[in-house]
Amino acid sequence: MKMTFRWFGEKDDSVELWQIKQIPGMTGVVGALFDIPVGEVWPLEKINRLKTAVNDAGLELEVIESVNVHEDIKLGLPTRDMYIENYIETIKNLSKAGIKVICYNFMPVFDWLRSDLAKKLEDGSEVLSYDNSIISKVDPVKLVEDMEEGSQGFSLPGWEPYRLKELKDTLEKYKDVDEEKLFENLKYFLECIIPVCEEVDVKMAIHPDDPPWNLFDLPRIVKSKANLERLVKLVDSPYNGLTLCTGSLGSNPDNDIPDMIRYFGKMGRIHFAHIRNIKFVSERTFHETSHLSGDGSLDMYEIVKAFYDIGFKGYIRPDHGRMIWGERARPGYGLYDRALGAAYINGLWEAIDKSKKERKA
Ligand code: DNO
Repeated sequence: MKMTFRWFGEKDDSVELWQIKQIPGMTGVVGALFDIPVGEVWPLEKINRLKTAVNDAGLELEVIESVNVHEDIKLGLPTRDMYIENYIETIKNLSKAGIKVICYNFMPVFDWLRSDLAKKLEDGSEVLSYDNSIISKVDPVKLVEDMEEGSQGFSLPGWEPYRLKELKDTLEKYKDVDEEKLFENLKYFLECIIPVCEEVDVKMAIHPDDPPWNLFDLPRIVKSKANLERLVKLVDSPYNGLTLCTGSLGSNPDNDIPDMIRYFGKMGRIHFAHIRNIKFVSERTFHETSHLSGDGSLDMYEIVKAFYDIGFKGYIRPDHGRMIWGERARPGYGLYDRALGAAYINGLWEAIDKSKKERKA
């Protein structure tokens, strides 16, 4: 595996590249061009500029998170063909810059969703949390406002204001889109882009729905083993793969994460992994924690072991961290707790590796 770290660019991240470089075992950055509106082509010069900045810091740029999918593609509107053409141009440009994996999602309207961006834990650290009793009552427009307010002045990934400003209209358009229709629209999209990915050697890695259930009557389809299986078969190519996000899928206790890693890993369909822990509070209510198994409900040893056992050669990144030690950063994306997460994952990996080798000797 290759250990990586998400970075939001020089202008919009409290973390700097040299700091990322100092995290033990860090090989690369997961980046994106955040200033290109969804649906537009990413210019090669801009991608190369980002790549040069990352390379100059002694890090690789081989994973992009995300190239967001225009809502018209998810809705299956006639205008989708134009946006798919643009997406294809972006894939080609990313390939020219040496990108190997694109993480994306197919969640209608909202990307990840939480009810609180700074829930205080007993030790004074702050985490993202999701409380179903709040979400089930809140008006989505109000929720978007609250998210913006709680973001500490940083833009939130997947919550780009230009995308959400037509929220009411967009929600209305989804009235006719159910899970079946969304699957159809995803198939259409994949059938157009995967042949290009094969040609230019860029792997697509869909991010699961976070949380993995339907919201505000909007369908969500990337949420269970059965649905992931259906998804990888929509276009049966290794280029149609997954970002295995332990915290997103793991928010539903019915999802057995180590089993999913082994299953889709053996199929060669996991290209990227987001590793983090969460703590179940009650049904559909959870909060994030440190990466440590003992702090949350997911067994990180079993998760890392599953990746080790499948011989995972893809990219891993520590996912959301707590806000600790007085850091002021984008919620979930501070330096300190994610660096601790990376060190912990590397520690588990080394211990598993050495104990396997010892047993063999
Ligand atoms: C949140 C992230 C997501 C993810 C997208 C991928 O912190 O995990 O925003 O980047 O869903 O498209």
